[in-house]
Amino acid sequence: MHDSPSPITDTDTHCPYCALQCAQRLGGHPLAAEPRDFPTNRGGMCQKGWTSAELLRTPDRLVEPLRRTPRGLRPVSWEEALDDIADRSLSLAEQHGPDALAVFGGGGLTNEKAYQLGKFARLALRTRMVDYNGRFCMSSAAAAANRSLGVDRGLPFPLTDLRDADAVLLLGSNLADTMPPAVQHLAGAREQGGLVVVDPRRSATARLCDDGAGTHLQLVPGTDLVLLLGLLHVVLGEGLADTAYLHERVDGVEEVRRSVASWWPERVASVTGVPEPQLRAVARRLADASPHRGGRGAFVLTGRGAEQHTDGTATVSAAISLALALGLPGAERGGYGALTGQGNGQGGREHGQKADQLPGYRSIEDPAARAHVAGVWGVDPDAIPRSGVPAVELLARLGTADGPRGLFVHGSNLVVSAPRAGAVRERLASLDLLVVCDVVPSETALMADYVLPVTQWAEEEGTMTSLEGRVLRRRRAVTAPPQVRDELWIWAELARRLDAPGTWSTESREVFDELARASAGGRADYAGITHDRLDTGEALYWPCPDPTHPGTPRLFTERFPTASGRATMVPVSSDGPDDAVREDAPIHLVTGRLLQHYQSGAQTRRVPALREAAGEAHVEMHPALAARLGVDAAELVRVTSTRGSMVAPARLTRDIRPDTVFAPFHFSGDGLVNAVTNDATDPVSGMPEFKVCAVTVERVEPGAGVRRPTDAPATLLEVES
Ligand SMILES: Nc1nc2c(c(=O)[nH]1)N[C@H]1C(S)=C(S)[C@@H](COP(=O)(O)OP(=O)(O)OC[C@H]3O[C@@H](n4cnc5c(=O)[nH]c(N)nc54)[C@H](O)[C@@H]3O)O[C@H]1N2
Ligand SMILES: Nc1nc2c(c(=O)[nH]1)N[C@H]1C(S)=C(S)[C@@H](COP(=O)(O)OP(=O)(O)OC[C@H]3O[C@@H](n4cnc5c(=O)[nH]c(N)nc54)[C@H](O)[C@@H]3O)O[C@H]1N2
Ligand code: SF4
Ligand SMILES: [Mo]
Repeated sequence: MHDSPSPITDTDTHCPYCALQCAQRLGGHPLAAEPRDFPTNRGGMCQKGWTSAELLRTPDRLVEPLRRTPRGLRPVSWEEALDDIADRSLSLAEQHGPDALAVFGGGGLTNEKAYQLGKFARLALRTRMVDYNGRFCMSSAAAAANRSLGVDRGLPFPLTDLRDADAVLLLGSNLADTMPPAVQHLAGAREQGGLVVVDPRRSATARLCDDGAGTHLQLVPGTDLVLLLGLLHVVLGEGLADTAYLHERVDGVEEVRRSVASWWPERVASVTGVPEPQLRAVARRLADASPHRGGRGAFVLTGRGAEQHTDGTATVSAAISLALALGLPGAERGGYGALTGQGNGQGGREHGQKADQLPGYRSIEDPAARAHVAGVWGVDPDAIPRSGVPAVELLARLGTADGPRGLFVHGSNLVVSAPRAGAVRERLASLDLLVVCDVVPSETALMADYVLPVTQWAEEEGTMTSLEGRVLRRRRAVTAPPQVRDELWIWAELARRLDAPGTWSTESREVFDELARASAGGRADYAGITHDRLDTGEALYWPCPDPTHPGTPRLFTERFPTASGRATMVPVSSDGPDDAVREDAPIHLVTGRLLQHYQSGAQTRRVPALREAAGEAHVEMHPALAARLGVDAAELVRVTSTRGSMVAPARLTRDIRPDTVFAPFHFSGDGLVNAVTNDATDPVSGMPEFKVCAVTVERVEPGAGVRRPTDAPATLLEVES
């Protein structure tokens, strides 16, 4: 137990969790969070934001470094921990080469930390083996946007642009639960009856379509791509496209026209379950809302429901093609956007913790990019390793004959959140050295050889880049417990011990200035941004190439940032899910989120109000399916795939398709749904297929010796006893 934090003074900052980055003020006794007005949240916060100050009072907060001993994890001094970690790292690299060390980062880290982590991997560990949890999150949307639009900024327009649009197509996003304050920006479309939600569940977001506010397309899981090919078929076939825009600004139109020719609506209906008249009506509504037909604007937005598939990049490519066909990207009111998820999911994918990337969204294989960044780092370009492998492959290689033998984890709770979690746990257990930096003893931290306690959100200075590509200040409101350290300090200390070249500032402001220089001229250009500018003015949208530049709220108004200045429609086709339903596994399992919990639950399962509201895993199923399986409400069911199984109580609801069950991924123990999910990945992006796999579901006989899933967070006591 550590002392309750005392606030330095009332502090304006942003929420610790998702990419909406609601503005909040921290203050009072006991310290509490209040919403502030900001365009994205306009004075709103969700329950997680309201209760966020509880994170600072978590009883099992990590407050000193821990080392694994035969009796479990035991306190150790920083000096001893860092010396031993450095020694063991050097000897692993000596024995097996530098790629014997690997790094796994997170999209919750500040820009400064994401940048420094990429640099630490390349210059201090000298490894190619670095990737991060954004691979699980934004990689398909990023890959598709880069190849079609020339840049990946999740929303290339302010979120408030949605407000007056006549139509918004939401594919696989449940933002009413995942970003509740954002719902207000859908008001215009709902007034016009123009909200279209695509989800196999009648989610909280799908219910926003009730009473004439819009249309819910309750498709078969994993068929978004076919649905989009069908919408494109109708738009191009019925003459609803913006032909002038396509002529002036887009390549690849004829290839896509040919590729969708065979996706006539009846065929689409047979695959997706979305009736032909509904498909045509949605295509027409989107077209009528588009500026070229006199509408007040239309947006096509994707969430993880459409993206976390082995065809996720193809699906987003089709969504972008639909938006392009309607003349939306760069239009005054309209566009395509991906709803970025993690607090710094956007900035976290720009500054070099991705296997193939250098700061400023530069490619690590591009000689000019290597030369530029090497110049900023003060090293020879040859000192920068080449690109590594994406997250799922990285995890699969851990501890194998020529895979990494040491892993540093910064900001991810892999054993809960990675697909096929049973195999991930085995890989982590086979390592020679596992170092986990965290604020709490997460399930992953409990497996580590060293657990290093780091500062969290309200204890640190830095910047976050929101889902709009807007750079925001995170500010220190309280001092951390005395033995807790900022990761910038940890990397500086290890870099010195590892004899790394370059400078290793521990001041967030200075690291930001270096990041800004490293990003200069890159796709995500922060060169004109400083902490001071953010402190005195408005949060700035990138690109912002010089100190007098006002930032760029809207991209693509004149041209696309491609060599030709034009966008490209990429033809794509559908193979369906990797692990598709079949006779011996006839039910689709889909996964996702609950309002009250964040990600692996490492943080929110420790907040009493959130635990009370949603304390354990459950399996959503239709009463018709439950009746077929002989399952009553609240009875335990086992969900099994070829990879593993989970057990949780059934929750009966008519809001889900009868051929599908849903489970949240926030829980561990028997309720760990990632024991069941598939680690097959998208060939372009490396995104795993979290959203759909084939399962059997059975009732667990009472007294079968199954441990009822508990809400209790993993504690240190568990390992020590
Ligand atoms: N409460 C809460 N909010 C969060 C987070 C959190 O953990 N909890 N995490 C943040 C992060 S990192 C992210 S990435 C975002 C994610 O935000 P969302 O993408 O909104 O969240 P999910 O619940 O993962 O998925 C959305 C929906 O996809 C549906 N779905 C499942 N399979 C399919 C399919 O095949 N097709 C379609 N069209 N839909 C499908 C699910 O039923 C679900 O309702 O949320 C952010 N905000
Ligand atoms: N089945 C299924 N699985 C999924 C998904 C799904 O939809 N379905 N979604 C995927 C997606 S989109 C995502 S983003 C991932 C997220 O899953 P994870 O990568 O596991 O993300 P978090 O649970 O947020 O883990 C962050 C960890 O970092 C700690 N932390 C917080 N701040 C800091 C910091 O500043 N430094 C350090 N070192 N640690 C910090 C937290 O305490 C926590 O333990 O899950 C993926 N897994
Ligand atoms: S919507 Fe996201 S940023 Fe806003 S309060 Fe909730 S978790 Fe925090
Ligand atoms: Mo995410």
